[in-house]
Amino acid sequence: MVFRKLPGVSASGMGLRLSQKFVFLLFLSGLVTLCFGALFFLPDSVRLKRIFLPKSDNQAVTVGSENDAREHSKKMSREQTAKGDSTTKLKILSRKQSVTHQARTVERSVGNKPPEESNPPRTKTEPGSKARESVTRGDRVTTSTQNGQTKDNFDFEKFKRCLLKAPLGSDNGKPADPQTLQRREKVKEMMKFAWDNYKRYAWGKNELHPVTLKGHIGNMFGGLRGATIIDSLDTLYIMGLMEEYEEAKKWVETDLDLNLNGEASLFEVNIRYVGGLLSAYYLTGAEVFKRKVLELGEKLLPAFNTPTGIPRGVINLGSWSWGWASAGSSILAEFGTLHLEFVHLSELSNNPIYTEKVMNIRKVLNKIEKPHGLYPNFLSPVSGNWVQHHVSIGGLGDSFYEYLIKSYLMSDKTDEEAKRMYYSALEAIETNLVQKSPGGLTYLAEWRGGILDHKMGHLACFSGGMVGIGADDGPQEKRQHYLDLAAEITHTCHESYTRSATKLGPEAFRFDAGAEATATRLNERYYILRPEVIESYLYLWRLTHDPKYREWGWEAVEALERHCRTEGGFSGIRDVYSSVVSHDDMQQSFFLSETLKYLYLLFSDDDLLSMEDWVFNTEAHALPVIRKSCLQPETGTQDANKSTTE
Ligand code: DMJ
Repeated sequence: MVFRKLPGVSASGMGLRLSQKFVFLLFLSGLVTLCFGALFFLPDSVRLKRIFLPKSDNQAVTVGSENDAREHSKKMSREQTAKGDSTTKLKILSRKQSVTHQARTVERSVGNKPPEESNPPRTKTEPGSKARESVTRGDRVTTSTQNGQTKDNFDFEKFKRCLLKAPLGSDNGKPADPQTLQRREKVKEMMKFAWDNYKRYAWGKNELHPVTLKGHIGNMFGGLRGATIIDSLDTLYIMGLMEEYEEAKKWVETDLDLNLNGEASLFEVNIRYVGGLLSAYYLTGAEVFKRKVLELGEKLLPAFNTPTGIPRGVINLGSWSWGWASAGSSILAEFGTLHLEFVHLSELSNNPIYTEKVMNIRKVLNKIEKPHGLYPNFLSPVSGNWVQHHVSIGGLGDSFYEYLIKSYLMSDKTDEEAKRMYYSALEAIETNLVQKSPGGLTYLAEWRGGILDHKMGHLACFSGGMVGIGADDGPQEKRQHYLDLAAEITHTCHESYTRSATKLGPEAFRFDAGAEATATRLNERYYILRPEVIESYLYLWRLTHDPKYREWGWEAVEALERHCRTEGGFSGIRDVYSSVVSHDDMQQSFFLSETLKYLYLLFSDDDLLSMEDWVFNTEAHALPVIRKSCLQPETGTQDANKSTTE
């Protein structure tokens, strides 16, 4: 009976012949091979390779463990986990794994460096104006980008003629007042110290561990290296640290590898690498920066392949076909902080695609309904809907607003849409978020579905400067009001510094339960060399020339020297309220690109990177105002010919 034979589970028990067994096994093994092979063709193949390949073969991967990205993704993770977003949960797991693995990989590679990475360069260049002159002669060349298309014919000489002032001013911004000059020299010395230590202990890595004296790679840049080098280029150049600038440029020429396959934060790569290279190109005319930035720009385009065109936060630098299905929410401050750089990528490449991508982001944002006129921080790149209603002018939202007003200014005040979006957002912010504390301090609260969180992040302190630079183009009757608001916010942020033992400000400060501009939670007491408060001092100084801003900047210099300077560079500190400092052992690259640059400019004359000609991207990289009418050959009449660098 058939039933009597059934209990057997072996093939022989089922009564198969040898040839049948062979065919069956062949079929089975074919199936297994097929499934295994197919895994490598799935869109998310990098993650799978992480599982199957030995660890040493992996690139530095994933975003979200550092600085703002850490802040951003941690919050997003927490919030989306609460919402039960399974995609995000998977991402959190993979981040954790890769961070640990990353640390191990870094340690290994430090001990095992290829010679060009481990040895700082020994270039010798004449310091000062001569060297600077030699690098400002940008040739008109046709750049061949990675996919072989030749694109640009950007006329650098014409661009320089369209500037109203020489980029470095009439005398490199040298202030007449001896005390200010001395202070400026001090900041320059700090930059040199930070750079020399990076060069000595971390050359080619992304950042420096100034206490343990080694390099840090991190997981934000998809395997890209040299973040500190790229972030420092324009700062070194404007400070006249020409030998150091030449070392940095040489590294870009010979060692900046863009052929990578790792997952990177689109936002971080854009503000640091794209912004840094663009700025270096516009200041110096050196073709290598343009070539590199156009090559990198192309690699960022696949991020926009989503149903809405809102880019994902994470991009694989080596893949052109990454599926959008794996995307979680996109963050306002990330997809909203591309405009300045992408418009310049179009300028340089003569390819409108970059501008089209960022204009589409605007289109989506304009179409969608905004609660009380506010822009929530999370948006689905698939549906184009807000994911939740958390609004913040600090982390997660910040630079989106900054880029609206700066897009207007950078367009030579022609981008009316950006202007309209900025001023209506500002109005909503004033109505819903601007608060006055019992002690009379003006601050920007956060908004959670209509409920205010009376907390202001250090990151939100950039808004003093932002409201300031936008004051003059607002409605006539509001101009003075905006300038006052900018000054009040900056005053509050200064208070957050003066109320600490170290005279440095905490990561977040509160205005509840009796607190006034002080951190109330242990995990908000750190300072990681951030620039935002000093950034606002600079803008308010340039707008008002009130000497208090230079004094406040100097207080910050003294505090940085006293508490953050270590033998091997500058380090963040764990608790601004304790005068016995504990260093976090990290010299952030934005300390060199932003904090020290803003301080240097604060103690310089206003014609060094004049605000008439330049806007700073959110990493303080200088991008020029685009004067279309002047740049176009047929209408080029604005031949000021004022550049001293010619
Ligand atoms: C920088 O990387 C940028 O300014 C970014 O927009 C937010 N903050 C960090 C420095 O604090």
